[in-house]
Amino acid sequence: MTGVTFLTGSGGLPKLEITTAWSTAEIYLHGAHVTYFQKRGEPPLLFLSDQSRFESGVPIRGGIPIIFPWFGKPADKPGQHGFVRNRSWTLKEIKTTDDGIVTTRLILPPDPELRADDITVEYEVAFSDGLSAEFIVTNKSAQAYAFENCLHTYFAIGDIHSLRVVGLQGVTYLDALDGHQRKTETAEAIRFAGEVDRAYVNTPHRVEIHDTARQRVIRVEKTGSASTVVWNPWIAKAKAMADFGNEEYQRMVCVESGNVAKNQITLAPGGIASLKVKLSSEATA
Ligand code: TA6
Repeated sequence: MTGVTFLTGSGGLPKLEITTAWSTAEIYLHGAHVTYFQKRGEPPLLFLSDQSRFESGVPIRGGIPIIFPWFGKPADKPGQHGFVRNRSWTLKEIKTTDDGIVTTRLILPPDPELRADDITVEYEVAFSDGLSAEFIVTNKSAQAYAFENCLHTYFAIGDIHSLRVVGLQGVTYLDALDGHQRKTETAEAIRFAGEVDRAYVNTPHRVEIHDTARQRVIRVEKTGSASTVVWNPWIAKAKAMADFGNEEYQRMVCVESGNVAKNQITLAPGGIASLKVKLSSEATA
């Protein structure tokens, strides 16, 4: 049965439960946060921490956090990764196409941090046998507007020790674990034996997550994004995060698509910036 149900989710926060012929999903109005997506016959695609908090003003740990209008924690900004993931969004539209794809469209209410409604923000997510998310910023003001954006996706995987992320060989990255030094990715496949926190820049490339333990390949395709961030907190940082289980680093990886650091966007008056990510998966067995 295809459709959308309105429910009270964790922490009493409102959420939508989406069912299609191929999949089930959930999206919270808090942060317009997709927290769950599962294609029939496969394990869930997205990781959600068992320790996540579900409170206004606090980000949900996992799923697809929307990072805007800044990434990381610039000295002149309050807090990490912007503020829209902590805001309550408004559901504007639900559409179901003739072939059963369900699309939800949410908008961020006018926010004083965004010059009231000079800068408008919309988020459209289409659910089918995969998930397509589009984050749209419109500059209705007479001044240029500079920002960073990122769909900070947490993927559910079987075992980080055998995981490979493929598609970034030869790409320049900023290593957050080494003073954001510029380096070049030499590996055909990124593997994990410790914390990894890298912002790959000037890369429109598609990335594949090869999850050997679950015999699955996850594909991350994107448009309107010049940066890909790869992160796994590993042991020490996992322990340091109160909203993340000590062992959970072993079954998640973040492959994030956006425009960060030198790839930040300056939107001219009247300009529209679309960041689009398409997630799909298939069994390899
Ligand atoms: O995307 C990688 C990163 O910037 C890491 O440095 C780590 O801080 C992660 O984001 C999570 O940030 P958060 O504010 O959600 O705890």
